[in-house]
Amino acid sequence: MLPDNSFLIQYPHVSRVVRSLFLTAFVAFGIGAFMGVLQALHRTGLARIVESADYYTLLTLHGVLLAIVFTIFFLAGVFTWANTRSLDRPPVSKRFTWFWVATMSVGTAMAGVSILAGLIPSSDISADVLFTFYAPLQAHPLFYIGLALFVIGTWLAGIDWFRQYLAWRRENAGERIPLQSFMVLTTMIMWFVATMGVAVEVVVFLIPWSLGIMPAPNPLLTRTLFWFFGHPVVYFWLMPAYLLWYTVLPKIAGGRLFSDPLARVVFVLFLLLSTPVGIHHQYVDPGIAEGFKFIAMTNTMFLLLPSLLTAFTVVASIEHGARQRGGTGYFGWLKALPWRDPAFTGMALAGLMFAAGGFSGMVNAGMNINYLVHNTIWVPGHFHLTVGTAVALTFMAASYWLVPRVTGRELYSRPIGLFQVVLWFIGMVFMSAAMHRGGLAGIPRRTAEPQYPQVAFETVAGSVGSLRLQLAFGGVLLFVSALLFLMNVGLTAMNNEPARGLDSALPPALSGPEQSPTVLDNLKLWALIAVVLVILAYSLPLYSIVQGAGLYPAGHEATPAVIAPLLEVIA
Ligand code: HAS
Ligand code: CU
Repeated sequence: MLPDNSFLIQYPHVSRVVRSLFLTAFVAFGIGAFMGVLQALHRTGLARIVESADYYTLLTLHGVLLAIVFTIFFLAGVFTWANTRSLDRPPVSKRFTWFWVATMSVGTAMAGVSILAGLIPSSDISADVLFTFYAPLQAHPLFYIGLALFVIGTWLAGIDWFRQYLAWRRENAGERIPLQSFMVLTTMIMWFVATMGVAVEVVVFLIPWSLGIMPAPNPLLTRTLFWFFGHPVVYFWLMPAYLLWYTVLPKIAGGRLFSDPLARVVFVLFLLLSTPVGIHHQYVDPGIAEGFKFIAMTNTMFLLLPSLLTAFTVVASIEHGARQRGGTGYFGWLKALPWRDPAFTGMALAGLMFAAGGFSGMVNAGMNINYLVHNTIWVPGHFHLTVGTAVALTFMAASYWLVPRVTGRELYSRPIGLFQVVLWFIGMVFMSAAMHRGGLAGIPRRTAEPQYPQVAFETVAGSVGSLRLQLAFGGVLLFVSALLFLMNVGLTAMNNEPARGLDSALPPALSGPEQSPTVLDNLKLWALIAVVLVILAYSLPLYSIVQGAGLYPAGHEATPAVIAPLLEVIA
């Protein structure tokens, strides 16, 4: 029997929503992971199952399914769970909730089908534009329309969570926003601001262009609009992991969150600073003045602060847990942690790897050092530590804790779970270290054929051949780990054994919200400042890009006959 205060008994319908979001996330994860191992083996020349010509189709599928579908569907599940749990009330309308789940799912299916169609020679549908979709690469309209629907679905989800909060607020005037809900809401405001860039890119430029009714847009403009969104999206992936580190990890470690106010400050800082930094992906783009790049670099360095605060707070909370469990000494407390619990070990290893990923991020962010690593395989090395481990491994580990809570079934196997998270960590050590080192030797990213017989890449230590082997070996371990994860959650969902001990309460923070000024909860104020910062950071660069080459640089000659007279009139 499940206890009365378990999430599943209190919110059976919300649990169903969360299960369906997780299911989509896990299917995307499985297919995406398979694409990943194919690429690792192909690039390194160890096994070439597909034609090199199809490499970009697989790479696009890998990026879109893992970085966009897996992450954001899982986020939607975690946020639905967290908002409901912390406000202690379900979303206001079941129909509305299913409507956004359906919108996101239909959009995903459209984008997925358009990418896969690229593998069928007789079809004229394809979308080999990678997960960073901007001109001049062009996809079929189905891809862009699917993406647009997907993003609209996430907006509706955000509206749903805000409505749930407002309903709570009407009955709880003057109270502090519960912490998990605060995290959900600030993240969603950040997302609303960030997605303005991609909405303009896709709706105003890419859809009309792919439909053939408008000429090719200015590539630099679409790149800049993309990165306006493309940087903050990485924090959109990270924030559900942070939510889990701040609120669930301390509980699993046997302790309490060190400081609730500090957690709030961190989420506010991400809301303010996530977007005005996107140009750090464009340090080598000609056509953007150095001064704008310098501003983006400065903002990026400020943006390290919330993650450094997180490292401090989360480790302090874990240490508190260890000491509650009897741990002592400067480092001896580490031994008292629940290392046999895959949920704990997975999240702790994810955090540990994020320390390394954050370091390679700092290297990327330096304008001058970026020239050394940009467009090399160093960059995939960086993001397999961040999104590929800090986020993905946290999601897997958290699933071992959350899936029993929304299914009522006992986790199928803790030992397999433990082995799986450790295997992911080891696989990633091999793969990402080889990627970082290969990048320093100049090996390019995003190519099926990185050999270049006329170029000898020079490594600082070890040979290029050994790096290739390490990369492929790590990739295979990751794939095995992904399969074990899917098997374990699949068998959990089918497990006849009811889950044990599922109270849904989270312990209060050592330093509670009453110790911080109420202005921290003023979401309107932070939203306003975030918008002002984005305007300051982007208005001049966008203006100068449009000034430079116009919206449609090829001019009206390239315009389809139907639209040319219209453009003449506008001009
Ligand atoms: Fe990044 C490129 C800079 C973080 C993802 N990044 C990428 C791309 C992706 C990505 C996908 O400035 C490639 C896009 C493409 O395809 O072209 N990144 C940064 C910086 C940070 C950063 C400064 N990135 C992320 C995160 C990502 C992500 C997070 C995904 C989730 N990145 C860049 C730059 C580029 C870039 C340039 C462009 C490169 C180029 O040239 O193309 C920072 O936010 C990092 C801050 C992190 C820290 C670490 C804090 C440590 C913590 C660990 C706590 C420990 C625990 C363990 C909990 C300062 C919080 C406790 C355990 C116990 C046992 C006690
Ligand atoms: Cu970035």
